Amino acid sequence: MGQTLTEKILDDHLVEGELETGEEIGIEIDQVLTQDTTGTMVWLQFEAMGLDEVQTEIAAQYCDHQTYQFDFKNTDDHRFLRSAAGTYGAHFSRPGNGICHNVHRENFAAPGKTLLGSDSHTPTPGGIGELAIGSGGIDVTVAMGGAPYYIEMPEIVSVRLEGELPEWATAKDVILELLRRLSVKGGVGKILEYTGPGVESLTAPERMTITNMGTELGATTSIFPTDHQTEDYLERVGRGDEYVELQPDDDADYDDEIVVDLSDLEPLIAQPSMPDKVVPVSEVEGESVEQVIVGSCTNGGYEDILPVAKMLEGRETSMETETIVAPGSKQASEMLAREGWVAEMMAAGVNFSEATCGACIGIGHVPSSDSVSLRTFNRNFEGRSGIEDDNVYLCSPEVAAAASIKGEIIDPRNLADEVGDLEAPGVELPDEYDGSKTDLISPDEAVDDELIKGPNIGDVPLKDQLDADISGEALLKMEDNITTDHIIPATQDILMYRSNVPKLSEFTLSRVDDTFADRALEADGGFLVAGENYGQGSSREHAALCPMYLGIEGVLAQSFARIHRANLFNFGIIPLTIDEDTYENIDQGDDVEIVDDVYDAVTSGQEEFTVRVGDEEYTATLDASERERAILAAGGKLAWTKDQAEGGSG
Ligand code: MIC
Ligand code: SF4
Repeated sequence: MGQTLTEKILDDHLVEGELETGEEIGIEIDQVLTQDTTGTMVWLQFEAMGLDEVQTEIAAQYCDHQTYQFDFKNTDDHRFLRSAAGTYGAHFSRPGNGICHNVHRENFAAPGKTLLGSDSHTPTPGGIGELAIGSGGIDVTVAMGGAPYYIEMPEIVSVRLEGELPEWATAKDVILELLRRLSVKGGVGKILEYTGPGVESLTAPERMTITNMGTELGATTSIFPTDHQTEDYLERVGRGDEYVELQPDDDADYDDEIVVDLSDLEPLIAQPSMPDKVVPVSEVEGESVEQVIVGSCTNGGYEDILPVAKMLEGRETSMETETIVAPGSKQASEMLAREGWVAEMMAAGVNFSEATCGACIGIGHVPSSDSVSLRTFNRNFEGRSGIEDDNVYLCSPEVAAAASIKGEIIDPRNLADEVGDLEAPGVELPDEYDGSKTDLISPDEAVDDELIKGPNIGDVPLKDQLDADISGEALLKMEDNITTDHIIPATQDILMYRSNVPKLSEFTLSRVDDTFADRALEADGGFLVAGENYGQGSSREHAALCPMYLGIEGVLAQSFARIHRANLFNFGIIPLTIDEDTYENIDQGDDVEIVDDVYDAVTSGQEEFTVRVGDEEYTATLDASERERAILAAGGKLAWTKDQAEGGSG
């Protein structure tokens, strides 16, 4: 039987296990990336584990999420990160140089390599055949120290592309179509491998828009085969010699197949406040738009902004609509500036912004109350823009530019009919990606060789070994699809405490119940209860670390998102799966007790646990590998790794 492309790369990197769906495998990691809001913990944990040098081929520390320095806290973080990169041997990308995924794809991403990153959109370079996976920070720490990364072998699904995109339909519409069909949990436990004759027509940047947003499906990662488009892109970024041809075998066996005929696609839009609430743009036409933002790691490339510039050339943005363009990398800004496009956009009314995540996580450009903001981003979770009652729509740059001209949501095909001389801009790559590299400091050029910890840099909290008896109150009962933005919101006032866990913990689940942190501390233990897909969204391990700090010992949910589930193990919180009936029968405030000796049950491999809720008993399941059980029993990955190093059995 032939192999899929994913299997080929995994096989090449396999250090433990077999490529059987559901089996735990250990893979070697070639490259790691981290960013400022997850990176401080990565390095503090690196230090706490007693590691002294990066072991992967490439390690890159980006400063992209919180680059506006409101006070010393962010600057403390940035300086600490630069010092850690210098001390341990990572590349350092300075604040303002761009979003990690954009800068990584321009400089380091390569076909056939494995990449692990402490950011959920790490799969972006899957578009050029890199097997790239997002994880919690501590998994990156451990991989950077040279250890394998362990995951449960996902199902491999072929997404077969046929036909070619018609005018005005874009790569963004391909992934929005998949979200429409599969929902935000449709990719959990899966790797999406793109196949079929339609692949060839998509340029590498278009493929990377698709793989980037595969994260919103919950997929472990997404990957494209490599071909002349990949080679062409690598040549243009000046790394043509890194091209390798990677294709699945003709008789590769996939677990499932989804067919998308590109020629059937039309401009689509995700409505507030979930990326899978997708409809054709024409269905929501006429809605007035106060703000348009083009940018983010999904659509912030040179090739994404150029169409907007072309559509706006010689026109003016609507008086009612504020239009912001924030490129994904400084290189993209520099190139667009040299070619005159920045001036062209500014003349049309665009507010040109720094290359940063910024507005995507509620830092700057917060929409006004009760207004519509249309963005080319990948997520529109409630409140993420910085205000609670936001109405954020997600769409392609072309749809965003159309709204900016019209002042309301409009299918660009209809706008073209209305204005007469508007042509579909199509996709155009620059001859050469030739921005300056002054903001990327290689380990050889490092300016620091010891850690610099200002007052904003705290310690890494540790948890004791797992208890035998776990009981407490069901402190909060939540619904399906709770995001990590609900658990630990981003936004500027909160994000600056990512290196200060006691302070950050005060905001835990505040978006669901603003008394939660106080109640949890007072209760000194207890459970969270949730529906399906608990913890979807970001990789932020703070969403497990802060509940751990507040004393939460278990989460009872109908299902978990992949990265968050791993983070719960990594911070010693037991994730138990319950069925719908059990979920219905637990009320917030109920007394919950795990009847089994939890430590013994976890370490002996027991799968079914008895959970007593008031007078009733229910069954909950722990579906975990031996390694995950050992990590949980030790009180989390830091304690477990230290035990291992000291020769303990864990
Ligand atoms: C996000 O898009 O939610 C983030 C902010 O990039 C996160 C990382 C973080 O919380 O720092 C992610 O996607 O992992
Ligand atoms: Fe940054 Fe937004 Fe991309 Fe996350 S999704 S990496 S916040 S641009």
